[in-house]
Amino acid sequence: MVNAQDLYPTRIHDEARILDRVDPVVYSDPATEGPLNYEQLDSFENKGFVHVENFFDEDTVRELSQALERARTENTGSDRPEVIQEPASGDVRSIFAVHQHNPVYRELSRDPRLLRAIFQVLGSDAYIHQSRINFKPGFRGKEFYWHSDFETWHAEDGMPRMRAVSCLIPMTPNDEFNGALMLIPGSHRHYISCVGHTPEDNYKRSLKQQSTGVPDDDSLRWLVDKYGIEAPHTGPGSLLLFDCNVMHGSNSNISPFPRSNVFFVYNSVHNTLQQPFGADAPRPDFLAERRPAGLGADRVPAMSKRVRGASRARA
Ligand code: 6CS
Ligand code: FE
Repeated sequence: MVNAQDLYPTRIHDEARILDRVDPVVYSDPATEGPLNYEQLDSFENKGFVHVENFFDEDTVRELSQALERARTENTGSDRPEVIQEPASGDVRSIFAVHQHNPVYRELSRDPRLLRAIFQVLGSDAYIHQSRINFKPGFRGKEFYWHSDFETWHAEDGMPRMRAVSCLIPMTPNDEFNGALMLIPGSHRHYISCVGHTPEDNYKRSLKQQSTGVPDDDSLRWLVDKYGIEAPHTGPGSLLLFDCNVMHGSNSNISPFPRSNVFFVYNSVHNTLQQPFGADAPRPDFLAERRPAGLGADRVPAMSKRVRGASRARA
């Protein structure tokens, strides 16, 4: 299969380039009923992310916390390809494809209110491109250097357009001490075309420490000078949705407190994977779904007329 035109070339040229985003950010009509109100959709459109407090109830939070600890202990020392160890300590750094192998996370990934929020952003039915738990354990949890997820998913998985959203569900507090996610608000409107070529089986190293497909210093400095950095403090019960192309990263965790988050990446059914745009071979299925089936996000009943959160001003 020959790829469609590559609107976002990367890892091809020998100098970095800053390209404009061609794709929309919020695909549905802002008046579309759902858990996200105008202010929250505006935040996503303009910053590339939105932090929603108190999205999940206490019973759900308790169940997720128990599932997290079981997942960590059951996978410590595992040699399953989905389990990534921390480079120095051997602690569990990430577990991928949790929506496929863990019933608690499978059910969570299909939560109707969550799917309705995903529909408000993507404007279509969606499927899970990737899921993972990032544990970022205390004392020795290493950083995730600055990157655009889309740059990797475009180059190594063949994701053609920017029509995917990451849903971060915090399992522990995320704050200035334990490596909270840092995002550059507005960076999703620019695409950093990175230098370098994708090594064979790059994921075997990049999931521990990414070095290919990360922005050069000048491009990163340009983004930060223009937009600054935000690190939303969050915690269990909340939700952070961020655009596939927003520049983000997180520092190492030398505090005693783990910073553990579950991520579901929802891709529009109109944006299914093609051949990699910047690598010789596609990555394994546990990193990138190549047999997508829509979750019915476009058929979840609209929310009641009761507005959640801030009122729907400017009707
Ligand atoms: O390569 C990937 O797909 C993963 N890497 C990072 C640093 N974030 C997105 C995703 O989990
Ligand atoms: Fe990422």
